[in-house]
Amino acid sequence: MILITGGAGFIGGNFVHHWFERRAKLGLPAEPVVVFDKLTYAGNPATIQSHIDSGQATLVHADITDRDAVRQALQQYRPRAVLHFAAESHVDRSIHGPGEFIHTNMVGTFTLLEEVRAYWAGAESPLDAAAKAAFRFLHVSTDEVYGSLGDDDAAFSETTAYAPNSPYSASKAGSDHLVRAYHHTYGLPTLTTNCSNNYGPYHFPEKLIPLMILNALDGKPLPVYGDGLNIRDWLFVRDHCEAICQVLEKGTLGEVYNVGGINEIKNIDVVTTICRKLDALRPRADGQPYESQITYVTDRPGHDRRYAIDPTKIQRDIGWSPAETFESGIDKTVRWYLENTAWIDTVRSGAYRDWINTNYAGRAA
Ligand code: NAD
Ligand code: TDX
Repeated sequence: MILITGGAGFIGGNFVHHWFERRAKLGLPAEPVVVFDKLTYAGNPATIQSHIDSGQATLVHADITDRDAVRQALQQYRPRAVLHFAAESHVDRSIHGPGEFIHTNMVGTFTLLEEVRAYWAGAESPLDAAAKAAFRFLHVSTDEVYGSLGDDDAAFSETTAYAPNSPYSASKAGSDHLVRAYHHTYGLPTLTTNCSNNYGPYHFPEKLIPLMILNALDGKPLPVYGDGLNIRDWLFVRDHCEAICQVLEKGTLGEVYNVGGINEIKNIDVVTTICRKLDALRPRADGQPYESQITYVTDRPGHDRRYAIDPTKIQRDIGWSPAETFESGIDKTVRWYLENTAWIDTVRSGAYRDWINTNYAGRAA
């Protein structure tokens, strides 16, 4: 049994799918997962409903800042590992309302670490010596903690100094430091991954790629911030999930691993690639190219110019490399959004709010 915080979100949800598919491929038993998720606007049970229905995944609807709920889940399910994805994740939202980011990403990670520490080594730990030795706490973080690069700067490595620029990245940096301290001070068996921009299925349409796909199809403007020349390193979400599985299996305790797609692309090139893909797969009724919907808008305050990851360590020490190129990954992603209108409807209609009310009536989120 493993416990996944934020497992109803974009990466956590893809991770649940990847976990079972990977284990089946490797001939391993379908080790069950517990998803511990507050189901904020970004958490959608529809993403993992098939695994809930099959009984492989159990959803605990709770908040990582709720100490009693965390303790109860650990005691009840006794996971051999906790994978921590839960976070407020959208940079623009952190600019307009940083409070939630500090609360969930920092206080939430602290709360989780405290309860995991008690579960792992406290006086009432249910784990025997072998289970203690095998236990892992894997913290999922971001390359944004390293700040912004100029055109000629070297890519981020694990020893790059932290220089977070947004409330989001500062709150993630704080959580990374807490994880580091719990390993250094208490010996908690931690692993940390810092990953670049993910994209793929089940991505909430506030983020660049799904927003552009859905706005294009709806005939709405495609809002490009500033000059559109900011650079991100793009990683297909399933490649990230595989990296996490391998770090969980082979990572050295207390270490940090940077995870990147080796795909540095300017935002405007990401948007035009999506437009051309849609031109080919779902041409506009009036025959005009989707690029005609591109609109340059006011830049994001404090907008980081460039992110790039040096993945040497994870390639050398773990043996992981991304399987998808941006071309293959964006093709899969655009097709997924064209085909999965039912999931998109759940996001747009608020149907998953109804799902919570039906399935979790009376329980606090
Ligand atoms: P997301 O916003 O799609 O999902 C976050 C999930 O966490 C949701 O299911 C939400 O309901 C849950 N959650 C939020 N607050 C919670 C709380 N207080 N208690 C319990 N659950 C809570 O985010 P994502 O894109 O899937 O990101 C997952 C993790 O990966 C985050 O830690 C993020 O910082 C990190 N990350 C994301 C990217 C990316 O490109 N998306 C890149 C690198 C790292
Ligand atoms: O409408 C838009 N127009 C636009 O030009 C949006 C939503 C974004 N952008 C730009 C801003 C960024 O340079 O596109 C780039 C990507 O933006 P986001 O999708 O918001 O991602 P980013 O800010 O780079 O952060 C993402 O990657 C790192 C995730 O949201 C984080 O959780 C992760 O840590």
